[in-house]
Amino acid sequence: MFSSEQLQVYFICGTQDIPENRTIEQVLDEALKSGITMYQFREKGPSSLIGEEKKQLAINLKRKCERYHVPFIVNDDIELAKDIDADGVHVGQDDKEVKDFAMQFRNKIIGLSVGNLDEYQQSDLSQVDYIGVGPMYTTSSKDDANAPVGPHMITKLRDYVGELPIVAIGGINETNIEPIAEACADGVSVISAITRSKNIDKTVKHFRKYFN
Ligand code: TZP
Ligand code: MG
Repeated sequence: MFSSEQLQVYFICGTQDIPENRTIEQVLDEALKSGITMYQFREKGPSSLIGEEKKQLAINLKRKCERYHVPFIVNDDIELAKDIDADGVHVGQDDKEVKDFAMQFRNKIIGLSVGNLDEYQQSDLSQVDYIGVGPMYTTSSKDDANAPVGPHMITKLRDYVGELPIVAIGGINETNIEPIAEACADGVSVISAITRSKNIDKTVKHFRKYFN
């Protein structure tokens, strides 16, 4: 069962996000041990794994998450999510429409990216468990990222979505998280703040403090 508290420190990564001296398994192990509350497998870009290799990695990472009772979410790849019985999927505005796969994800978590009011108005949120709002700040982890919308977008969208959980995304780090917590996001989702952290335990615990 999904609860908004699972969004508090929502770690996202794929092999393309991991620095050269580390592996994705090491980074996820450390992040789980440190207290991340949700994980999204986002394998994307020219160097990313595909096919059977991607699937085997997903199975391996899902197993790690299970040990910590942390939901394992798949980005975009509905077929993979079904195939490995992931805890949920996250899609963007340009991906498959939620209404086209929601039936196959009953009792699973469905997340949708909503960057601004226009996107909100074009989105059917009836089957969505949470929305990802951003980019909050400039990010170098997503090639086609839109211009930053800032924490104010959380406040703005909150008026429209009511109680629907909101997780902020994009360029969030230890020094700029405060306005996001103040805007009453339910949590933060981050890639580089964790994959590139010199001390993942410290970073995760720092983030968690804002949502307790
Ligand atoms: N969607 C909007 S911004 C972003 C995604 C996947 C990248 C977030 O990465 P980082 O390193 O936390 O800015
Ligand atoms: Mg997508």
